[in-house]
Amino acid sequence: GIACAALNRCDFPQGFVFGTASAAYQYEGAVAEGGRRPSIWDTFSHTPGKIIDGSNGDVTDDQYHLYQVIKALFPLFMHLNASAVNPEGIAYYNRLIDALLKQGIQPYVTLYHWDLPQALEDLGGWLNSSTIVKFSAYAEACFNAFGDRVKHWITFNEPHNFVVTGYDLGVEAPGRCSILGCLRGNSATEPYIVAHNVLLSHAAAVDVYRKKFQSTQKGKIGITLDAKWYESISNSTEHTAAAQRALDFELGWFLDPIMFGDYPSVMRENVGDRLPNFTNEERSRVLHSMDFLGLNHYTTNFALPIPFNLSRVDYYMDARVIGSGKVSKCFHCNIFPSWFQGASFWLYIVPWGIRKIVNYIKERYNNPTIIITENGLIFFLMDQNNLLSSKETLKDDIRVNFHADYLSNLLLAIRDGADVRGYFAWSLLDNWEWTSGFTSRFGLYYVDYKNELKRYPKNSSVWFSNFLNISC
Ligand code: PNW
Repeated sequence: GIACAALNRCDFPQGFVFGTASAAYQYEGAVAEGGRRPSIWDTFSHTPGKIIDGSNGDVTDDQYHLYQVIKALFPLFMHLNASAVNPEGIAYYNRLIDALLKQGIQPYVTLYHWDLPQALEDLGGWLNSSTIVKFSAYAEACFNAFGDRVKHWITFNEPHNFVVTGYDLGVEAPGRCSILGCLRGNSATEPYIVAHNVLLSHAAAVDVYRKKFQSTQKGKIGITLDAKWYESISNSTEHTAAAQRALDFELGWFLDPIMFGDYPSVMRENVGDRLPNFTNEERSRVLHSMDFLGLNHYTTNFALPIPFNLSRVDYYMDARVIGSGKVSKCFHCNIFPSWFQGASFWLYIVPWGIRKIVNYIKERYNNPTIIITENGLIFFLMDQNNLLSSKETLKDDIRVNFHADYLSNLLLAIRDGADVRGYFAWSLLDNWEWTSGFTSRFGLYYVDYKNELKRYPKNSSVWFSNFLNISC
């Protein structure tokens, strides 16, 4: 193994990029400034009952105004080479990009991190195939405005995540369907239609970039997919097939069309004629539409097969498997000691899972270039009125160990032969964590929401800074 204590950037291949990740709606605030108009997350977060603490992203970190603070406050920034942002508003992003470049930090820009304009949602949003040309026009505007300085583009953040939570479980924007049923929406069809339109939008943007910009701007373009590692609960055929189905329905749903030209065969079998088909033209546009894969990886689940149940037709019934960090009957506990759970119900700390998912991608998809675009941890939920926990949260040694352990396993995957080029921690600052509001603080820096949004370094920022601040 690799001794974590000794681990630093010099252990990684030359040119390996370290950064932190962020997202517009979670950071920017300035809800009614700079010509900003509502997105589906403004609508959703202002709907009573949707967000745990009743908060919204109207102000959050006010990064729209405070982006300059990075220069003054953050020693960590001096040692990073990259930061993932999500553009909205040419002038603001010009200021931000220029401020980053001045610090020697390359921006890796995500075009869509879940905040579809509400005006497009009103026309059907991702369910409407006319959104495809609108997305590629938006992408083209971004390439035009920023492509002279931005050399890494990511079309979408985590389509699997926003499709399932938005159109099947209904717990995130635009909140269609719910596990109890669908007042509006259709869990049997909409997730697949949306995913299809998202893939075509991604491919259209890549096509524009390659045809009009890439030869002059000389950047790269990819997509970020979220993927857990799914561990089989035994080596029976039934259980290993369930783990494979979980990977196919989560990662393969998007990566198979890009790498092989169609959805995984198990999706074709289980979803049947509810799964859209690619025309030949669409297929050839989607095929190989990425220069690199962004991978958001946080956790590992056991794959628990579920019996086919006709009472609800949806993504999970089609997949016939659900992920869980717990397994009621442990089949091989000698191999799998108990997993520590972060404060999110979904986040179990399983550092070896990143090595497995990266090697799985290497094997199945012919070793694509991978950048870990998000990885991070929360380990307790913050009560906004509890001042003691505000101070405790600065001592985040659990987060330090998390990143060090995941990085050492990522390094093992690189030594196994995987082509991994970068690692971005989620996230630089505490920020507005979607339905968890301000109760979940993923930042390497603490934000005091009660006192002028002041930022304070947590131990993890000091650790990351030391990890990076060494010449090789
Ligand atoms: C990501 N999972 O979502 C998002 O891209 C970020 O915007 C978000 O703040 C961050 O992770 C922390 O939650 C995920 O179940 C949500 O494995 C869930 C999972 C992964 C990513």
